[in-house]
Amino acid sequence: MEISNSRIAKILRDVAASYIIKNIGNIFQVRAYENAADSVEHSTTEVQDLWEEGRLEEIPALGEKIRSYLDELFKTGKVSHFAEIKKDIPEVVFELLDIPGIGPKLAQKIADLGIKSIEDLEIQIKTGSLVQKGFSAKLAQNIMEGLREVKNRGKRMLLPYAFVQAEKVVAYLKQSQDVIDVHPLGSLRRMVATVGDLDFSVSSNNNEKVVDYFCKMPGVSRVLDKGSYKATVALKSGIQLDLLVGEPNSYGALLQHFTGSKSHNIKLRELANQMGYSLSEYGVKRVEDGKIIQTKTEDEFYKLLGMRTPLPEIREDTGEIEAALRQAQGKLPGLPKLVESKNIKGDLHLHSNFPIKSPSHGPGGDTIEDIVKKARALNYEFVGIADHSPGFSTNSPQEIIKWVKERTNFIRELQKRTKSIRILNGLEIDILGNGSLSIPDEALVYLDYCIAGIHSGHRGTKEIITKRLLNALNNPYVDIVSHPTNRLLNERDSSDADWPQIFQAAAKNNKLLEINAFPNRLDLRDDLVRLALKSGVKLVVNTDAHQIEQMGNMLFGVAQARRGWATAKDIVNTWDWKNFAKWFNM
Ligand code: DGT
Ligand code: CA
Ligand code: CA
Repeated sequence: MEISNSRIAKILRDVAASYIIKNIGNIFQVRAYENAADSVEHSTTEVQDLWEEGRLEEIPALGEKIRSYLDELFKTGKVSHFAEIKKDIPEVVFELLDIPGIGPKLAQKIADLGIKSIEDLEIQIKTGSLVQKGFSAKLAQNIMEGLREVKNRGKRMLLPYAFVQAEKVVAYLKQSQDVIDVHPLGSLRRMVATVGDLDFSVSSNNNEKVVDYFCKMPGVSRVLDKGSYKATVALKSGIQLDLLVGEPNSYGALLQHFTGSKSHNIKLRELANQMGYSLSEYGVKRVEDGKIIQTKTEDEFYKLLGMRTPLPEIREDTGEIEAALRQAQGKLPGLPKLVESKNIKGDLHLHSNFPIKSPSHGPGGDTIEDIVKKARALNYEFVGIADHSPGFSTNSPQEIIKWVKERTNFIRELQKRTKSIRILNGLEIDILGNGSLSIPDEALVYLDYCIAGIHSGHRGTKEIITKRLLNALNNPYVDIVSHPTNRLLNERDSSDADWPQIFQAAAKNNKLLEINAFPNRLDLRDDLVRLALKSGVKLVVNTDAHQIEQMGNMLFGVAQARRGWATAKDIVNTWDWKNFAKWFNM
């Protein structure tokens, strides 16, 4: 039986934890197991292979005693001493130890409450039952974060999360005197919805010092690869980072190479070959005489290949290289003038805590007044409050109509007192299973606009999902369809639907599709944005914020619009009020 290094490390750590829980042995024994576990985990060769070759001594920090236990482990698959030590400790304790923030004593304390599994623990935190049993709210929250971290291990990071992590790394690198410039690159620079690992470039005349400094960054758990110009490290959080260091004279080529995408780079390389150049992260080489042609900036790099610089978001080899070549030759169509965050004039999908009896879905956390205040701070010209409607099954049509009237009056009163921004009265309504809306038409007449979205039955067949979306797009009261594919990143795939047919209907009926900027949605997806635009569909970028802080996520939605080649004229919430109001018949 093959026993992996990480499995061996886990076995050793569990023994150390058992010593602590049972209060047996001394601190040196505990440390011996922990150090041995670290050493095994970091070994670049399989420990079992070394054992087979009689070379176990080569692993540092393995004392004679522990080597003999490993000998028993590899021969029999178990260690009787370990079994003795672990006896009477519930199995869940050892599962809990894998969660960041849970040590041996805490794990035992959780098990003492009768909690039998991680799922059980999660439920007890969510229902508040753990706090009732005497745990502090802070501790419960810490455990919850640890649980989330475990779940996300090995998964791709959400773009906004990757963004924050990268900012910390950039701040650290900038502190080094040897760093002239630093950039986060790869999928993060291209603003892909999910990011695998984080890539950084540094411009420096002192590459080895920068590599050393990078490997010593706080939070690094393991250096996976280290050369004189590059390094790969893993952080304790599980994130992996790549670094490439280049000299200032050829930094343009480095930026370009490490931004990718891979398919964009491959196409460029073919083009360069035809022109007699060969490309690498170190620069452009003229094949004829082997001379390196220095490109200090990305613009110089692309110019050398006879093209304009395509913005990072569209470097996916989907026509941008051809467009960049045409543009440099003064031909059409050239590169698109992509929409920018600063073009956004308002956000139409915001959830407030306006009182509501049994809402269909969770309300927001802030008052309409605070949302309006935040929108003004963001320099918006208009702001649309789009709460979920009252629950359809728990409220009568009369109750719903009454509530909509009350809320409409509230917003009108607030507008009277607020001069500097237009406050729009919207709602987000469910598209029910049969495609009809979850509130009566008599209520819809009070609204400035109506967002309709699917919030149930996402796994329906292609025919059913298509029909539900088409029904909404054919409803005269609907203005916007929210988060059209209903994907949840790392959780739920896009619903299957006939997108070309849906886009045709949206374009024909002058309905907007939303690019929802919520971090785990980013929906409409980039590829479908491009397809929708080809059908002539207009879009709106909204944050779907449930807390005012989340109104700052707008840039991630705009990034998906950019990845789909959208220009400002494609996105109605970049338009002047006059044109915007005309679109909505306001
Ligand atoms: P990720 O990390 O999966 O979210 O995606 P990327 O695009 O960040 O990919 P990554 O981290 O493997 O590599 C960063 C960039 O380096 C990539 O976008 C382009 C460049 N690159 C990586 N591998 C290759 C390759 O095999 N050929 C070429 N031409 N470029 C590559
Ligand atoms: Ca990457
Ligand atoms: Ca990488």
